[in-house]
Amino acid sequence: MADEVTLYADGRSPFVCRVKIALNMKGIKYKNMEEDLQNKSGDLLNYNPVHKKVPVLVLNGNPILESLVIVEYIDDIWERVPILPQDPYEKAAARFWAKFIDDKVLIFPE
Ligand SMILES: N[C@@H](CCC(=O)N[C@@H](CS)C(=O)NCC(=O)O)C(=O)O
Repeated sequence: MADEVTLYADGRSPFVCRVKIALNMKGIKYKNMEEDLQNKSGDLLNYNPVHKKVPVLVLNGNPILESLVIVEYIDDIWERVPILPQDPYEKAAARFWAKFIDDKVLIFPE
C-alpha cells in the first residue's frame, strides 16, 4: 500500500521549503495543505499543539514536527538519494550548519 503523505505548509516559509526540497529529492508525492497562519486549521493545531507552526508532515496518520527533524525522518524512511552524509563526522558537521542557519540566519519575531 502506498504511503499517505501530507504536508501542512505555507509557501512563503523557508522551513517548509526545506521539507519540500527533501521530499522532492526523494521523489515523494505528497498532498500539500496550504495554511492561513492568521487562521490556522483545526488539523494543524491538533497535529502541532506545542508550537502551532508549519511545517507538519503527516505520514500514514503520524505527525512529525520541526523542519530539521522532518528532513532527518524523510532521510531515514526513504533511503534512496541520501540527504545527510553517511560518515558520522560529516553528518555532525551538516547538523551543526543546519542548526547554525536556524539560530543565526532564519530569525523571525514571535
Ligand atoms: N523551528 C521550526 C520553525 C517553524 C516556523 O517558524 N514556522 C512559521 C512559518 S515560517 C510558522 O508556522 N509561524 C506561525 C506562527 O508563529 O504562529 C521549524 O524548523 O519547523
